[in-house]
Amino acid sequence: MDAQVFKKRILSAAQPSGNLTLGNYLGALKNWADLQKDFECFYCVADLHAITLKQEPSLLRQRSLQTLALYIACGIDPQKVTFFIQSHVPQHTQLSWVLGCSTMFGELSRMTQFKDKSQRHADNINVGLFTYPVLMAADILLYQANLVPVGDDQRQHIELARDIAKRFNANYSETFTIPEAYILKSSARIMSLQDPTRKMSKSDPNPSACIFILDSKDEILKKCKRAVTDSEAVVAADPARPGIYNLVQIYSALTGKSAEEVAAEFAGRGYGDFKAAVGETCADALAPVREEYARLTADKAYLEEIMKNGAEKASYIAQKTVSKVYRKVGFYQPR
Ligand code: ATP
Ligand code: LTN
Repeated sequence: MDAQVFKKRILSAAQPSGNLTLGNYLGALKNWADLQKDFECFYCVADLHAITLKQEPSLLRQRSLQTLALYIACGIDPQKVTFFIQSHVPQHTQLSWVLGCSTMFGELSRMTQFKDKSQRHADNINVGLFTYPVLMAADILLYQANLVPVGDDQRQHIELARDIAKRFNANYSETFTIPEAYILKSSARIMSLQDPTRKMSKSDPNPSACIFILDSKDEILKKCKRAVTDSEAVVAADPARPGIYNLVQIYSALTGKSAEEVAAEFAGRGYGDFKAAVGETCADALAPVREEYARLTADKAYLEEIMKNGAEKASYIAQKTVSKVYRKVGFYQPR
């Protein structure tokens, strides 16, 4: 019997809203690659989500392809997983409408990402930004995913997806698998290098705040050197000192050493040494990804083939869920 049948299913996504960062790599992509052995994985480029903030159309188009190429360059094997672009699978928006009718205004009002993004983009507090988590619930529930590997910033959205699924199941009978967030502690939240109280985010307007996966070694070393720390000059895993704590977390996630081991390794040495080591380690970890990315983007036809095949497979599975949901809520279906 095929062992595949018993694998648990995983779904995750990243938005093509900017150049992917070290936060995306450690919080998401690196884990996605590790999970492909043991799970049936669906990895999506969430372009529908991306337009909740203003996007330049030609850049969005370019970044969707780039994001897909980066997934593969990070070691995720297109033979083993299903990659697709969210807007290529119309079932996402079809399910989203129905789920929106099982979601309360108050629930969405409590989402911290909405509060945060509407504060930062006060000139564009659109309805899509508000209903963003409903579309995300549809992404997950369409595939009956068991696990959703994300960074800690997405925990609240997964909780909401669970609540929506449970409510729908209670109202219309068992329909959706209840998903669980899968969050790796060590790399859960990589912070900005310029303001270590905020997460490193690809849509941050200050490029010094982020290490981008495709940054050159020089850029990475420079950004680490300039990272905001404090004046204590002792390398320690102390959350009360967010700048240095963040660098310890990064070094620890990349080397597999515990935070205490990192502190011991740099005991008695200044921040200069430590920042240089963090920079070197980041650059070494990202160099193979950059090389593979260059190779892949030279072959656009190959990437397009992957996205077409992926969309077809995703759509086939997603349609089963949509048909079931449409029948259960009472939409007329002629024979
Ligand atoms: P944006 O800045 O446009 O909101 P983002 O950088 O937060 O985007 P997403 O595309 O929304 O990135 O997220 C992709 C994945 O990367 C998610 O699983 C998210 O939890 C994870 N992630 C994003 N930023 C970080 C971070 N700083 N630390 C750890 N994980 C992160
Ligand atoms: N909202 C997520 C991206 C995202 C996602 C998803 C993650 C869109 N749909 C489904 C997991 C599952 C983010 O901002 N990181």
